[in-house]
Amino acid sequence: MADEKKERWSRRDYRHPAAGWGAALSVANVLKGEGEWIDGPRAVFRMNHENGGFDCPGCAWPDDTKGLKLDICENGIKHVAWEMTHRRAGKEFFAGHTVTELKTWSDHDLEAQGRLVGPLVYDADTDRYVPIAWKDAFDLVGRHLRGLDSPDQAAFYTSGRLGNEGTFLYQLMARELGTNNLPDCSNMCHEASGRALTAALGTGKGTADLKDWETADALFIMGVNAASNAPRMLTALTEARKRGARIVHVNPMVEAAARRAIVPHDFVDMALMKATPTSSLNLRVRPGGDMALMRGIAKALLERLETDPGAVDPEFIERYTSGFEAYRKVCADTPWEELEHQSGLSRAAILEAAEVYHRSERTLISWCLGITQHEHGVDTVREIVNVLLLRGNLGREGAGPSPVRGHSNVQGNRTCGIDHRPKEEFLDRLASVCGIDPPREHGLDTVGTIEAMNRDDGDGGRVRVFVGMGGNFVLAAPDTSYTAQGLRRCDLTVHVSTKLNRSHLEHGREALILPCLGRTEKDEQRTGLQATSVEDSMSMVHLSVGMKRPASPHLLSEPAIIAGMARAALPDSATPWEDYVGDYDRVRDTMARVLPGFEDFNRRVRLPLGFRIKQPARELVFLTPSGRAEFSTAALPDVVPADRDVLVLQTMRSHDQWNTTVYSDDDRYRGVRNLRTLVLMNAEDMRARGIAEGALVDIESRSKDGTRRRLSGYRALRYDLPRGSAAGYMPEMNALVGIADYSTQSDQPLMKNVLVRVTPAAAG
Ligand SMILES: Nc1nc2c(c(=O)[nH]1)N[C@H]1C(S)=C(S)[C@@H](COP(=O)(O)OP(=O)(O)OC[C@H]3O[C@@H](n4cnc5c(=O)[nH]c(N)nc54)[C@H](O)[C@@H]3O)O[C@H]1N2
Ligand SMILES: Nc1nc2c(c(=O)[nH]1)N[C@H]1C(S)=C(S)[C@@H](COP(=O)(O)OP(=O)(O)OC[C@H]3O[C@@H](n4cnc5c(=O)[nH]c(N)nc54)[C@H](O)[C@@H]3O)O[C@H]1N2
Ligand SMILES: [Mo]
Repeated sequence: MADEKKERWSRRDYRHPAAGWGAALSVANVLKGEGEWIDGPRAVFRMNHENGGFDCPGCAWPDDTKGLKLDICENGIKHVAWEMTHRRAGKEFFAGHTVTELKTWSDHDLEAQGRLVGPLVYDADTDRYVPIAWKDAFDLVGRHLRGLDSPDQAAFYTSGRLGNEGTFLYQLMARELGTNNLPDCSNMCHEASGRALTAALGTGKGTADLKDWETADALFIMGVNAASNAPRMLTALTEARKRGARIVHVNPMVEAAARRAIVPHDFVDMALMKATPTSSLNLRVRPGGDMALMRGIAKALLERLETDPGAVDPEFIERYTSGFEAYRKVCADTPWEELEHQSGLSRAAILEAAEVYHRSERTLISWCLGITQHEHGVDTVREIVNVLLLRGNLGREGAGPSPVRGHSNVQGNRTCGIDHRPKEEFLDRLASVCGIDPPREHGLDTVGTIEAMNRDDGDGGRVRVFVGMGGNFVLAAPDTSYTAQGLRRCDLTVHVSTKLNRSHLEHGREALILPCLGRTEKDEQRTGLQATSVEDSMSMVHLSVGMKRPASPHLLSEPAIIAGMARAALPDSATPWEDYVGDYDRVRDTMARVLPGFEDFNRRVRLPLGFRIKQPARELVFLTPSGRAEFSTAALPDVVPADRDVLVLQTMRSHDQWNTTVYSDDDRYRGVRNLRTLVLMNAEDMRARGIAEGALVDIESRSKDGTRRRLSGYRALRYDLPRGSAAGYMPEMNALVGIADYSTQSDQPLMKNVLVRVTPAAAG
């Protein structure tokens, strides 16, 4: 099933507003493609509803608090249609293809087989996945887990889709077994944000909610491609501009959300083709230059303080913060020339941003992966907080830090215990409420797990059993071939999934694929239809209820699969696994006793819009050692490669993909059709290397540990990017990210900071 591409690639500038009719058309095509003309639209009208309905699995943007508008987006619809497809990958399919053959298929073709319908086990004799009974599958997992020399030889990965109840049971199983090896997608996503916010504010999450987005009068949008990855932010941005707020986009690229948009549910604007500008200022920083920009803004304000006492908020600083004088000195000591060089922006541009900030009464700063997937991601987020603290933009309406989370429940996963570095208080409560003796040593994160899978037996600590609760580990993680090798060295790999993906093919000596219900599907248990809860980017927890008939009668819910594995691995467990699965209210009863902020969980989660987990920092309560918000004084890092031949490559998403799921090879807002093997470059950088538009190039990365990795067959395309930077797509480009290339501050892989050389393709 080779991927035959008859259509040629093409490239042209995108001149239309973001969202609008282009999005509407794209949705229609997706629904048609999945055979979802009838069910698709109906499902969409049940999504994100105030009462009932399921939570859109597309992203973690909160639902509209007014509950009046149908707040949906093109990419959310694509995501839902992807899950609801009528296609099935049944046992005939697996009987017809060896794993070796499937490995030659494209990722798109693997997922295009549709939903998995029953549990499968790898049969080495025939090199095929064959059906297995659920009980036998659980027994196999139990046998392997019980046979380990130490529970730390197992790792339990979570992709951020898992609902809160499943999350709680999953971490309970791991900790009852005796390990904190809970790597998750957050290790690649917002680990830096969590660590920085915890250190600065004592609360590891953003403090702003949707109301704040609706009342801010300046919004800084940093390192996010909102039109593609958080499209519902477009609503907030158009409304902000309509009420006169200023919007500053900070990004090496001018992304679609930084131009103009038509919000698809705004029927009048749609009909009149009336686009709203969504930017007041675009600052095209150099990759990793955000910290210098933030420090420049602070420096500008502090310089103004000499003549204008209103430049900062002295009362706020005095009452709530610690470390201001030291920070003031650091800013004074950092010369403007250095700030300009490191940010890639002129002093005038930095001053313009400072002016927007100065004039605003209520400022909100939002960011995503362009900030976090860097060496100094933690320092940059702390610098963002420094800037907010200067003018008291915290703990009041319209202000505060607001990281854009990724997966729809990635934030809930952390809240409910997926953390390889759990807090002592959490473990204490888990121990007393659940009657287990959880391990106290920190566990492995994503990078640590990959390294441990590749360790030799003699070294001890080799990970031999890998369980993936959703996700597509081999493609999502850095250093693809090394990660694949690690998975292949496992004694057992287990993937709980909805569709076939590459991680199933890079399997351990024994391997299971355990198919589960999706979020759109009815989850019937002993006591009837169940709902699971999720937490959005802004800490709102609400229920999600599936309403579609399951893709197959043989699917189990994620909580049921977890309980099945737990029972088999922990035969003497006193945990009431069956009761939990029979009625998710029972899980919530336990969670209410373990998790702060979840008191009276079962009642509050049934309120029309759910409930918001209290953010102490929002109430100006700082759970830091000083009891105050802490300014940080990190030295400005040098983000400019010494060698001019080296480009800083960022690996990002196209408009038409969801992480490792690629819907098509188009990237509408960037004007690309039918091409993913591309590298976007500045025209001058191309000229300097003798590379013509569309020419084939080789890309070679150099890792921190000196090893090199190479991709060939890519095409260079001219793009409006700062000199010295380049961009291409994840997950393909993870082949260039070395295992050693992670931040020492956050342990996050440096997916926006891959140092590469791009050369014309070697002849022949
Ligand atoms: N449709 C769709 N929605 C999604 C996803 C998806 O794949 N598809 N993924 C979800 C997930 S898990 C996540 S984490 C989020 C990801 O959402 P994004 O963070 O938007 O993801 P990326 O596509 O990696 O885009 C990174 C952005 O950061 C910019 N950038 C790169 N380097 C720098 C830098 O040094 N400084 C600044 N200021 N900007 C920089 C890039 O130009 C790009 O605009 O989206 C979530 N939502
Ligand atoms: N180079 C590079 N790499 C990156 C990034 C980057 O920017 N650059 N971004 C990183 C980020 S932010 C993230 S979050 C990770 C994403 O990493 P993952 O979360 O591991 O990857 P996904 O592509 O989201 O996972 C898709 C798979 O999830 C399964 N799935 C879908 N729905 C469900 C469900 O309801 N239940 C279960 N059990 N399974 C389901 C399907 O089988 C599907 O194949 O990738 C990271 N990797
Ligand atoms: Mo993410």
